[in-house]
Amino acid sequence: GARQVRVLVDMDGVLADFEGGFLKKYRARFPAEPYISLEERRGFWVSSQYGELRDDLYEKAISIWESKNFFLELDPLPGSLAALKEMSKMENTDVFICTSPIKHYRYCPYEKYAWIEKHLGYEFLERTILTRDKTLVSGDLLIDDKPDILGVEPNPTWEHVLFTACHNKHLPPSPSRRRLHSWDDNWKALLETTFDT
Ligand code: UMP
Repeated sequence: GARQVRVLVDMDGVLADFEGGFLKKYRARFPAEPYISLEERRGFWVSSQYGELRDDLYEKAISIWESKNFFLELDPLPGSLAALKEMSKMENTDVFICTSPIKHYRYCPYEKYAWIEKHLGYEFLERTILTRDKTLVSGDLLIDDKPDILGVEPNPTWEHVLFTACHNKHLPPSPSRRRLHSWDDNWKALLETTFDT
């Protein structure tokens, strides 16, 4: 395409390993409780699946990501940092990180900024959007692992590209939705073909 491609990139499950970080800390804190392996994960909401396993595990799951250092200590997903740095240097691309903080705000918003500064650099904070409603943010592409991204705007400007995660990889393929299977997948082709459809 001729003009700038504006790419919005989600953080949890796309740049940072939320699922792996959760399971590690949940098992360390509740070693006697049942857990759901990443292979068995279904559905975006970790808390809901734990709640289905046993009622009280809903709150136990939530207590993990409400804890200090949870978001800060998440590992980057393979290839994510290199891809984002490369994408941000591309002439025809404007990259923004677009992430929804949890409402328990003691640690999460601060730690998201700190994670981005640590792994991507201070300059990336200029390109960081924290919002609970991504439909209000305008862009050409939104790379996000959440299957349903809804908000007050019924017609968001972006095309949602589903980033594959343990919880969404079993969803039936949809002809109308593109996927990025990992950061080893061809994200450059995704950007190049964004105004063609
Ligand atoms: N989150 C929950 N409950 C869950 C799983 C995730 O509250 O069961 C939080 C973690 C992130 C947010 O802060 O939801 C998801 O943000 P996005 O990936 O949609 O930006």
